[in-house]
Amino acid sequence: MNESTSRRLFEQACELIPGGVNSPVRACHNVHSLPLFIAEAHGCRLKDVDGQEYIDFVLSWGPMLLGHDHPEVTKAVRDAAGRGTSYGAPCPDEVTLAQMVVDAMPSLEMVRMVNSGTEATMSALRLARGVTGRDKVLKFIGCYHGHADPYLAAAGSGVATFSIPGTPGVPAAVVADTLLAPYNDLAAVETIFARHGDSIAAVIVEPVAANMGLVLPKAGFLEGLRAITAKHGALLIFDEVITGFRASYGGAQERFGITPDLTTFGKIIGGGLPVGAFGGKRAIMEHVAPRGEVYQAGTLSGNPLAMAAGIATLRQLKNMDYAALERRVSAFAHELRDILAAKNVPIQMPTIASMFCPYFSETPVENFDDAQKCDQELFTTFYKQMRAQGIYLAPSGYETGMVSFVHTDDDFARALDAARKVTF
Ligand code: KE4
Repeated sequence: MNESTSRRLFEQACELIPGGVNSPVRACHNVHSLPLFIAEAHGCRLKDVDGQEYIDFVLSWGPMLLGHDHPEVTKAVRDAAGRGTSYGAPCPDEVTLAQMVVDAMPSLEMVRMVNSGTEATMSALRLARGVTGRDKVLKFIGCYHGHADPYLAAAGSGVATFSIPGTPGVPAAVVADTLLAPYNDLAAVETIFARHGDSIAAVIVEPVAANMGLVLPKAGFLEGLRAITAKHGALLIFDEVITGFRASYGGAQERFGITPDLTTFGKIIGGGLPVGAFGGKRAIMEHVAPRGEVYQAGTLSGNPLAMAAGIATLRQLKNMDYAALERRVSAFAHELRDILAAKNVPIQMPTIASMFCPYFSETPVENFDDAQKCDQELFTTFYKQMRAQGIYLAPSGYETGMVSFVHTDDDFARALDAARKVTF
């Protein structure tokens, strides 16, 4: 693979941008590889600046469930751009997208648009603290909720990838109110609530943990969180930045039949443009300024281009057959697992909806401790040899594989053929 233009650009970028990237996990440190600079993307294909094509199983870390450059989305953005790019005033599409999100998500009566998943989770926590008058938040080790200070304790995704113990710049006083429990460990949650119950504003959870690889909730885990938080007057926040509109059109909350108090969104609802959102019941959301006292704001929140992209995306997704996609992804993931197992490497391959994750481990992964025990060297070998054959996987064992509605059986076959050729 010729990577010369990416290499030149990366050298330039490293002089101008910390680590040469605008988000750490893109640096491919964890897999000791050069980040590829992408020139364009269409369908499930990426083309890098050296003209090489890849089948994309990252999909911009989740947003591109319809694939890249979907004609309806691209047209909507082009048309919106011709009407101006930002008004700093309400526009009709903000109402349209808000209605679509509220209609899709069983727990929502109101929603506020922001510009990223981080803003969504940061704002949801402030709201929970404002509504309850409590300060503490319980999160799960290995879950990632963006880079707002309160969440940078034992976080997943890039924080785990770089094994950053905490993060310099986050005052101890801030994370002192962040309580930690292992994912899937209800007993630990019970113990924490027994001690801190009346000072916990919220529990925030990825209903499917996709930032320590892909860890599925054990039976009863989410139901238990719902019961414990209700019992103690804490709010349950579902961070659906990844699972929203991916686990099903109604997110994980519809799939698992759990009603959180607040939900955060990102990625898919912007169709690839910068959009995040947080929403919940009216009685909670009406505490948000200017209706209520909990302040939250954003110059570009509800941006007309981003709203147009989100509307066009959800309009397509609403009619898609999620169950059919899940069956295809499940078949692909299990065949990939069997191919790797035949090479006598320890392999687990959890999959749900349109996500899958190769863990090089003898035993299933149920929490971050398990994820950390996986063989990262085998993952790196797998990543490098798949990329050399035109298969673009997430460059970290703490991320998860994403499939779109436009991946074809031929794309799956090519990825499986590439896996057959990998040598460990
Ligand atoms: P953003 O601020 O990156 O839009 O969203 C933060 C966030 C919040 N909650 C969940 C469950 C998330 O997965 C994320 C962001 N996901 C990572 C990838 N796993 C973003 C990739 C990156 O950091 O570059």
